[in-house]
Amino acid sequence: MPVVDASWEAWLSSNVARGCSVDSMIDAMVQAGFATEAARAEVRRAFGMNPADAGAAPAAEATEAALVKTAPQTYQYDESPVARGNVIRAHDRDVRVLMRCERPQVIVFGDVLSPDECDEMIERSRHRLKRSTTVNPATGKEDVIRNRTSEGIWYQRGEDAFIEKMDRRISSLMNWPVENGEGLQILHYGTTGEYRPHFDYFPPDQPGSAVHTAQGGQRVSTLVIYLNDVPDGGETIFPEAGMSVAAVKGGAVYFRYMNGQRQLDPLTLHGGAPVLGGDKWIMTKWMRERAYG
Ligand code: PD2
Ligand code: ZN
Repeated sequence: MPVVDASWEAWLSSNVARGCSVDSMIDAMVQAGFATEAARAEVRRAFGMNPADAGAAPAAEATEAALVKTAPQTYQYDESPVARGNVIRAHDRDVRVLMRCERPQVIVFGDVLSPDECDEMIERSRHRLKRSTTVNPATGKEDVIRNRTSEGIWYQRGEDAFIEKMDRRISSLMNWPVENGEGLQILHYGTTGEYRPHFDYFPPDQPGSAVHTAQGGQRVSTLVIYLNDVPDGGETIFPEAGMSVAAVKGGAVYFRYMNGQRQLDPLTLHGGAPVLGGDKWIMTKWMRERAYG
């Protein structure tokens, strides 16, 4: 769990001075990994209130997004497990590195899958799609909700020889054990389909998260592979980092949000921008702390 060091002290006083609300600051600290009670006490102290009192909060002025933007210096960026170099040998294939970002840790790859492999993944998935769900943070159950307009299917890890080859290549590229991976998910978005900004990790303060972390622990990193060229829109966006990645067939975006100290990086807030022309197919791998499934 993070501690209130000099950078957090600066963050607390600058957000008090900017007129932020108590609740939005507590939320931002909890999202950065503080326990709710500890965050509440620190924020109340910063406002000159008795940390133990449950008094009324000053009015909300700033959004949570604005707060999170100023908080990430407390996440310690340790070394990514992904190999160095401009070309990475991933099990059976050479994968090109197109871009690396250190804060947040994002890597864009080219040619993770061949065009034929992309087509095969789409064809075997096309007839098995179901409307996608999102984890309800309160209950941990999967709900169909409006911020995710796509359809998808899951493949069991190593389900057949083709899927096993994909699992092994991806695990080698992410340099994380194949056993720690969730099964591959295929998603299809039609025109206007989108996935609004979210975190792929399970927020530790939300009661529904425990259901998902009971097996395998927290998610640590994601690889989103694009299975087709999207003619217009459909980028993967990182609004806190001001970055977007275009959907190019066979390419992929990797991002890592849990470090060796088990901190979670709020800069990895990300989404799938609305598809403005054509459709969009992706394949996603989420890696866990420990063996999964
Ligand atoms: O479709 C995407 O680009 C996208 C963006 C963010 C997918 C996901 N997240 C996801 O499946 O978690
Ligand atoms: Zn996501």
